[in-house]
Amino acid sequence: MVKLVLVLGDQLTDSLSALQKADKSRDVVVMAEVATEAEYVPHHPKKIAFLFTAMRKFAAHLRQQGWQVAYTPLDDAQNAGSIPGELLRRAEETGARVVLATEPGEWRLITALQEVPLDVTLLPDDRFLATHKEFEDWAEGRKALRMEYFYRDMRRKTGLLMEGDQPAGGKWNFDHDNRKPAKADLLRSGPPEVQMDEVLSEVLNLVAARFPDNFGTLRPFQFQTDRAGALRALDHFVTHSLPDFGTYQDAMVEGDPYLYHAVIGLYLNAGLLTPLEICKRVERAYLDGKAPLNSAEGFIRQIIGWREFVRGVYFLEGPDYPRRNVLNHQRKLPDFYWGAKTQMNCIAQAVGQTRDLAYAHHIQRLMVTGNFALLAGVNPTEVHEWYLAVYADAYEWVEAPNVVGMSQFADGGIVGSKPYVSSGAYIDRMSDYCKSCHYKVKDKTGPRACPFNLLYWHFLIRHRDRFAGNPRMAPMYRTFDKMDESRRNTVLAEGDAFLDRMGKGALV
Ligand code: FAD
Ligand code: DLZ
Ligand code: SF4
Repeated sequence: MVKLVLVLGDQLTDSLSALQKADKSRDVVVMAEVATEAEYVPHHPKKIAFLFTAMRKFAAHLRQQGWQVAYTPLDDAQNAGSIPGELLRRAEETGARVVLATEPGEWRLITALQEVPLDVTLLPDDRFLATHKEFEDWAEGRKALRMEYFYRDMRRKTGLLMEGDQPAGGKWNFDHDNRKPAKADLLRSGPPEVQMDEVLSEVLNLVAARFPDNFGTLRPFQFQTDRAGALRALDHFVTHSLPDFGTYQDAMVEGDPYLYHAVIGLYLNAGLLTPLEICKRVERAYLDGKAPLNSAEGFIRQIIGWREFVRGVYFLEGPDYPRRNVLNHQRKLPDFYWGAKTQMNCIAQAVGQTRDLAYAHHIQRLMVTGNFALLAGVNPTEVHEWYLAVYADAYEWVEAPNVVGMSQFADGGIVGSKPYVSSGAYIDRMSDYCKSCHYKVKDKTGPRACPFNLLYWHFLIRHRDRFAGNPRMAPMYRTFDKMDESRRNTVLAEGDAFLDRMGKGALV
């Protein structure tokens, strides 16, 4: 009896469990561009264009491999508008009653598939290194979940950068060497060029017509859209940027959005690359003497450590995780996250780049846009929905723990042991943004005081009860308490006034 084999937009991998369990000579692969997926948040047009083009090319690739693929483009008159709807339509067409699917990366879609009135089997997504059970067993009985310990287990499990049972270089983590600011340099390579082709061009026209009002610039389009292109991007990164990745991974430079970052998260999350092949390629560069250990280790940690860890947290914590708000932050996300003018140069740079490229690197996401939202007390659900919409690599399983957990501390400390907050001094140290800013990063109070300086204290004092007892935060409270009283009052009053102006939509 024929079965349907569901392949979602972020499941574009030959070794996908649903494909492995199916019979090429009998079963029908179902792929669909649908309104529900394209509209659950207002995705960046580049994200939609990347995914639809990659889906169309993967469908063509599957057909070449001998699969029968029922593919529904967004503008197909028969399009049922949702994944369950498309499954039911294809079931009627083919007479199939059984669906093989690889577990989606989002609770919303898992529930929707479980409710489809067909016999749906959800198979584990074995493109990840750790199964749900392995993560649950690891988490069981621990007082706190810390990525560093989980990461060591993943190193042991994969054998990556291991010398026997010891870590290469005698240490698990070389982050100590990795906190350097960078200077502008016109010779930095960035990702490789993209070839325009008929499929991409057709999808760009479709996206321009269907999503004209979504935040984000569609053209020029700069992402690869198939596995060959993703492999080229990986190779390009390893050759040109990996050697300096570690040293400069926290740096920010105006006009240089990529620095030494890989820009492969979107390919990896869509399934065009797999985590182990990426890490093996990076390990090989280290073993061949083409990349230093601090870079190779730092990079591999992001993938087998952070990426696997946040996925574990998302599935361990359950469907309510993205809506948590332990700090009870209720402020509306300011319009300058959607491109309205702001005088804060760091925000203008990070948001402008996000609008143009659907990309910002980790420290821009964490210490500029994330830091500001947390300091200002923005509702974390709004922050979550913004991040899920604007980045080409954003899917809830990876985005929510990074945003709700790591960046907004809205999960109460599951992902991070303390909130990632900083005053303007951190941004000044790691970037050149402050040089051309309207505000003065050295000013702690007064009309030009950097808003990060004002809000830093404002945040700490608002949440004194929760954080003053945290040994890593107690020194900050001692510093505040040592200021003279009138200065303390001025800082807090100016913070209030800033938030008030921002809330009224004034230019800040
Ligand atoms: P590089 O800096 O070159 O890193 C290499 C790879 O490591 C990335 O491609 C990614 O696969 C992995 N990685 C690095 N850090 C993380 C992390 N914290 N969690 C998971 N994987 C990681 N990553 C996403 O894939 N999707 C998201 O929606 C996402 N949202 C984020 C939101 C916030 C607030 C923060 C602080 C981080 C977020 N990240 C997210 C993690 C990280 O910022 C991106 O993976 C990275 O910027 C992607 O760019 P790159 O490929 O150039 O990465
Ligand atoms: C993100 C996305 C978008 C924009 N569109 C589609 C789509 O039309 N069809 C599809 O199968 N998948 C799409 N996706 C990816 C899904 O939203 C993703 O599979 C879930 O969020 C689970 O990670
Ligand atoms: Fe950002 Fe403050 Fe620096 Fe301006 S001065 S760029 S607001 S950190």
